[in-house]
Amino acid sequence: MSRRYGFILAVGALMAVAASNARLSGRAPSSGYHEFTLTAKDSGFEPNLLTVNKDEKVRLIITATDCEHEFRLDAFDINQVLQKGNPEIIEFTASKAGTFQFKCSVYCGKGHGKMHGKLVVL
Ligand SMILES: [Cu+2]
Repeated sequence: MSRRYGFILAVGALMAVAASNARLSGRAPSSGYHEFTLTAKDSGFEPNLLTVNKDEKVRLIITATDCEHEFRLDAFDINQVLQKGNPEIIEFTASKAGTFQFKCSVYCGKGHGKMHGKLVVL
């Protein structure tokens, strides 16, 4: 392998690491988004009350910590599978005011009934 080729590989590896860090932190590029980081587990979503302003762009970064769940927010046509340990990024515009329920939409154990929360759009 030539030195030049090795250098290109090294740069590529560094860029891949930087990109995955950005995805995990969810902070860059996040300008213009109202961002929340949530966990999903059998005992519920944490936090389970999200308040935003109408027409804000919203980004949810949700990680299931115990097993697979699904995040469902019917008011904005969202249903996202959450695999354990794999942060999912959900983006939408809070285009209507009101209080909307979100919940886990797949049976995940005895705490499933507690897996709900509210999105308040002011
Ligand atoms: Cu569930």
